[in-house]
Amino acid sequence: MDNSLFQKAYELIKQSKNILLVTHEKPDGDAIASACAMAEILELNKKSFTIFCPDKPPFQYDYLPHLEKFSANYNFNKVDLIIILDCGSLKRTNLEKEISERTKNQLVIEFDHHPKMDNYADIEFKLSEAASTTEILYQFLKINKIKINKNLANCILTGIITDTANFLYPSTSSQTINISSEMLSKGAKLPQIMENTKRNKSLTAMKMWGKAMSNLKINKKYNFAVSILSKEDIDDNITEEDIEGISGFLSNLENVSGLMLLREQKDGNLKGSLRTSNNNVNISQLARLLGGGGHAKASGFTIEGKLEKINNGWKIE
Ligand SMILES: [Mn+2]
Repeated sequence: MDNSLFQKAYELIKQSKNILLVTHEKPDGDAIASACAMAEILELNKKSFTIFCPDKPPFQYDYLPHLEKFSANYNFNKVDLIIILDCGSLKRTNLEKEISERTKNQLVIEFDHHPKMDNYADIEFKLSEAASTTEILYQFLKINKIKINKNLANCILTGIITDTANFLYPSTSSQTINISSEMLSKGAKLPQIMENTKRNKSLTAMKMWGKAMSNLKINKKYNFAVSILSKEDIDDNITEEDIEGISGFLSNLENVSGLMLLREQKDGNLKGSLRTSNNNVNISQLARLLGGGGHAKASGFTIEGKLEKINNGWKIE
């Protein structure tokens, strides 16, 4: 990516007066940490800003700075710059209408590591090879020569740790490890991050993990693992991150080419998470066949239907 674009984005930030940071609903570690890192940059530049997110960050991220800036309220008319972090698509910003109908004085900068879905930003940093959105923000800091303080180091490392499941996922590159090491030397607290992001499973989440594991079956013909979670298995307090965590964990099963975790949703749809640890498999091809998309190692889809238990498995109705 062109260094001058990072510089241009920083210039724009410095010139703006009222900035809206946006991250996705039910925010995960990377979504929260990338918003907090950008908040720290704005604070260092004495900018006025709000972090727009429909949901409050879960309590375990309390060690991150600027969480009090998260709000479901904002005055869009006053905003002159919108910075979107980790959203994947315009839809996930929950500001589809506002952003599409924005005035030409309201510019949008996007930082994201999901595959490109749409084209709405004025300046876009969309790097699907980055392990986390905070990894892209690290480049932003470096190119703009912003000194990485303890707050920034904690945010950058939190995004990396949570989005790679402790460096477990294949998205972990040598750059990811190098950045993480540098963040430690800049004061990031690895034990605290681990403690807060990993040892956080509630009893309901643990029981759901148990359901997903006992429902696990292997299709011998395709050497493919499948598990399901019915509507009843998924408690209201379960987060998207809890479920993603299960599919990541189950994909460590030995000798399978991939894994699909299907779960029933309240809206009558079935959501599928696809994972593979096999370097020769591009699981996003299967996701695309089913109308979804994503990364080569982790992707997903949504289809209409519900699950019905039959003799030796389940059927989609
Ligand atoms: Mn992310």
